[in-house]
Amino acid sequence: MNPNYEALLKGKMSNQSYNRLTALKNKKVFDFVGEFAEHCNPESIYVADDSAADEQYVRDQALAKGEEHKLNLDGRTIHWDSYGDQARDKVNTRYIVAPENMERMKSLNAVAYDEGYKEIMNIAKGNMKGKDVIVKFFAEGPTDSPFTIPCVQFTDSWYVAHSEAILYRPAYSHFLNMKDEEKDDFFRFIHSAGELDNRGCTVNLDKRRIYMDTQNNIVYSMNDQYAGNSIGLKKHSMRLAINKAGKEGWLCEHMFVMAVVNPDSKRKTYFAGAYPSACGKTSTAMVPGEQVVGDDIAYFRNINGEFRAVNVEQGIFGIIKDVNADDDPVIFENLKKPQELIFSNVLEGPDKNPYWLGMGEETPDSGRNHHADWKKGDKDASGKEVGIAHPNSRYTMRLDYLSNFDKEGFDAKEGVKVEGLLYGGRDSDTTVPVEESPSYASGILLKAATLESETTAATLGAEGVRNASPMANMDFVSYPLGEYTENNLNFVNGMKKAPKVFSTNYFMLSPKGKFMTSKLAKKVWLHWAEGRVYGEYEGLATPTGTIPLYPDLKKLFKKLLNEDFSEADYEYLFTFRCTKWVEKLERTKAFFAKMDTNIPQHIYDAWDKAAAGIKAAKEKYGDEIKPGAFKG
Ligand code: SPV
Ligand code: MN
Repeated sequence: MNPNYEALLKGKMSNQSYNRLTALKNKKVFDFVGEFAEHCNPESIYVADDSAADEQYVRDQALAKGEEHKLNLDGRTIHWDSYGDQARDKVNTRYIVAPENMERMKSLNAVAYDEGYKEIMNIAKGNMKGKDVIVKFFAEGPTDSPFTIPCVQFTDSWYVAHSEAILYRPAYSHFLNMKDEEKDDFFRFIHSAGELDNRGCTVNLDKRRIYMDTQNNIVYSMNDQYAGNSIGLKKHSMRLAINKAGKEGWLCEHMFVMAVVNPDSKRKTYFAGAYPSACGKTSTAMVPGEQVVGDDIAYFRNINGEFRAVNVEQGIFGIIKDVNADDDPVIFENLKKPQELIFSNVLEGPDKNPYWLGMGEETPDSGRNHHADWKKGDKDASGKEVGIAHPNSRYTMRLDYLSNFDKEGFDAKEGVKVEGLLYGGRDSDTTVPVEESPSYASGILLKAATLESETTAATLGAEGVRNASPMANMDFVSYPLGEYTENNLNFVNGMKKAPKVFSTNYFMLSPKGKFMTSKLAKKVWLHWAEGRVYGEYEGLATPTGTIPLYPDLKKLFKKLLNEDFSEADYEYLFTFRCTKWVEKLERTKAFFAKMDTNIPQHIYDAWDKAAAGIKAAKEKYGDEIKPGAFKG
């Protein structure tokens, strides 16, 4: 322990906090806290343990400091981020990298280490003046497990600490029990919301910076509160973990983990799924009748030759827009209960109830929201009308509130065995609703790497633009895309069995521009995939994989949803569209080449081979191939 920090820390801490810190006998933790106590100069520092009393203290402080406000049911609070801090700041989120790594990191928003470090430390200097800081310990994944990544968060935001207490497993005890040889290996997060206004919102957004150092596993986040910018354990940790996984040969993916439950045998089969935003990720993880382990971030490891997964988190930081009694009944019902929930960037009505977009209820014409005191028709400084809530407004909730929570899978120290991976994009005219890859490698290259999300009328800008989103993970991939793809491919080497890989697409439009199945059709695609894991359905081989037979889907629609599924719809939805597919492969190649000049040649070769196969099929059957053609 650096003795220079002793007097400083004793001056800013109670005896209890100081004793908790030193009880860890961890030089790296002590020096981290000491360094930022000195540099950021907070008024006081509280070191929290895992006790219920400390959890309550954090909740109370978030209210006392004005970062959260009580709503009308016990436990529910509301928090607002600054009007300009409503989503992740991609421009100011950067990697600070050693000079020798600058070239390979150049497409990933990298800045030279010395320059970036100097800038962030300048911003951090004295940034916590007059504020009370909390130091809190958490784990990514279960504690005492092969997956565990211990983390320490130093923050002056009690909303951030509170959110983390809901979202992550506590780990003060884990730090206390670390063996000497483990004491160096954990992630560190330093965060400051900086100066706050009278609504408890960050003022100095021009000095918002999120700088990540994957060499030393530390992230600096300054002058922000939106959870995707501020919470160390969420997307910052994810970027560090992706990098660490790349070096160590495991995977950290932007994926849900869920169990499909067979209605007859009750067998539980685990799937993990990656979907770019607005492509149905949460609604797939929450399909009624199935069970959820996690909705956002998964770690995968090879454990005794098996592909196993844990949910990194224990809560959900979910988009609240369109959560209503019909579309999301389980979550909706929970948001209405008197229990610990943080609503962010929604409207607090005069009745102290929270209101949001698409909630399916009448909403008031005035209240307080992410803009300020609000009434219908109010405009912001740029003249844009302010809605009742921000489209990216959120709820923060523990997973164990949910009736479909798979506690057994969630608690498994060795994770759950994953039998299937799902990659779900959004396109109106190319890919079929569900298709199984002929192999794991083909799944990674043709299903995961080619994922795209198409813009809709609901997003700004032109409609129908396809954004590449390999593995739905591009915002967080923290080393070159080619190496990351290789790591995905190699991960299954030496395993007894690789999971099956499926693509899904819920967004194919009819010639009249309409969706052709109900929102719950995804349940049918999931159960078809589940059956395939056990070899229960026959399929038809297309140039990119295996699609279902009509009679199987007809039965599944009837049995699971009591819906009729016509053969004409089947034929349209499962038509193989050759030119569209070749164009998709060309876009994927161009995107990979843009992101990384060192993509291994065998990856391009695999795409070229697939394109050649598609062109051969086109020669034989024509450009749009109905499923029946694949029968022979
Ligand atoms: C996402 O955008 O993928 C989220 C929310 O899960 S955020 O915390 O902003 O990353
Ligand atoms: Mn996410």
